Amino acid sequence: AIFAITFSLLLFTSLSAWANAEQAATIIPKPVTYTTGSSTFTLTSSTSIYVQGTNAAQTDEIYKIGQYLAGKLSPATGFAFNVVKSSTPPAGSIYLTTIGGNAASGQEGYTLNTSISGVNLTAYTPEGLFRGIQTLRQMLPPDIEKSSLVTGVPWIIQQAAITDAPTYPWRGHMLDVARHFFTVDNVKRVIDLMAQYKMNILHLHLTDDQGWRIQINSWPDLATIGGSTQVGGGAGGYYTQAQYTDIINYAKDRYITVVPEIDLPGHVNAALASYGELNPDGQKKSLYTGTSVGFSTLMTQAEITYTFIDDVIGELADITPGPYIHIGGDEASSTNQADYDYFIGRVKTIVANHGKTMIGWNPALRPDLATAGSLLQNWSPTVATDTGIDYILSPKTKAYMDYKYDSSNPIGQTFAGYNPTDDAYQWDPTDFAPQSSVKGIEAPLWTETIRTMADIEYMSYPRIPGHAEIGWTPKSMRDWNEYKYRLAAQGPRMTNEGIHYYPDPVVPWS
Ligand code: TNX
Repeated sequence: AIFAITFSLLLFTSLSAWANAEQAATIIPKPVTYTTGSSTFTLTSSTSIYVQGTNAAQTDEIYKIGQYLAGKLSPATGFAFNVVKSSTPPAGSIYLTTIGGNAASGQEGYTLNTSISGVNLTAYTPEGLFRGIQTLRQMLPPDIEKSSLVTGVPWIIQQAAITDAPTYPWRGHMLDVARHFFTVDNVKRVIDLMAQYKMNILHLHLTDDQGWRIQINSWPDLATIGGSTQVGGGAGGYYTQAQYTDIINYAKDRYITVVPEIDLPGHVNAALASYGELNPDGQKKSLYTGTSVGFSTLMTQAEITYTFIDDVIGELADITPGPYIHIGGDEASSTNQADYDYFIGRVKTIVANHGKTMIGWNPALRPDLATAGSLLQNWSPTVATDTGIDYILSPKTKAYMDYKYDSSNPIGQTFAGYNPTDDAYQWDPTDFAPQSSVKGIEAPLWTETIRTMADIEYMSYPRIPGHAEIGWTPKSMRDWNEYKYRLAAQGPRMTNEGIHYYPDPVVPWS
């Protein structure tokens, strides 16, 4: 009997070690260098998280990251994971530190070493530690992502040595909260889900014809009238400035920068419906709940328009710690070219006066309309030239999360065909712009047909992990035929997180 028990224990241990070696090889985004060893580290009820920065303020910041990690590991394991400020972790600890972090690994790089003696995560910045924690999560069995206690699972981490850093500093996701409104809790969940794939920008499309979603104290009717409906005629909604700040802080704790967009000079019916003085005839427009684009415009030759924009951008800048304000600029087909150019020139000055860097969709930022540092978000799938402006690439045929994967999907759009998970993965920003002008990539989720959190998850997953990998992992290391198995391995993780993902048949789910 003793022999049988020993034998089955041995078998069990080696099987789970094998399972973990497999698991380790499924990390998304794929780490830049990654080697495994034969030992393992097992989380137990006595595992603690040690944290140490290079000064007291940094140690406090890393302490919060340690608590975040404990919050991720505790529910399924049932272990407490005490977080301890100290630079002398005993064997068997998880250690998060910037001591010894190398500037060359950059703002988001990290090194992660795991072995029988513990976990050592080192980075140059706390942000790098946060990114590294996302890797560590994926080295544990998928059950770690369950929100309640799981018993009988050995919480094993395979010995590994990883050095990692992103290719691009901008790995974004956009949520359109204007066509349909989404609650603060919905947005927080979007943030949590994208954070695990190391994405770092959340672009909020706050205004459009169908809704104005941010409270502006000097123009209160924008939110109360302009925010009162949405596509299909539902109740809509808006964020108070306090709620917006809550979202920003939640994102900041996950090292994600929020980029707010006020779409101008088109896509403004909600504003025109809130204030008569923004219209040529002084009359408020009717609220709009359809899905057409290109029919509304601000009065580009009226000073009231610039007073309005200065007030809106000013208040938004005051409550936005990030450096960017997105001014839209897309599909302004009711604004003639000369008026459009004049308008963008005025808005560029307003944004600069409020200390922010301007981002615009094409065609807003031609070289003559841009300022130093401003970014052009390019939705067009035609290849851009080097104009001296940096690009955020969102080619609609690849990056748009609102396009259906295939004809079976009950929601989504089909303007430029389908965007199945393999196509959404198989591209590189340098296919669309010269390497030297690529700032990064961004996956927009427009929500004309998206009404619920489950809808958001269905369109974004499983495409978002691939998008995150395109932004993080060098092009030379990416291949769909290898990636698809790593993505399949995310299935149980996504299920455990309650993500309502589309089981796209192009992925070999097992
Ligand atoms: C284009 S391209 C839009 C949005 C729509 C989207 C639908 C661009 C910047 N704007 O107004 O929601 O297509 O896919």
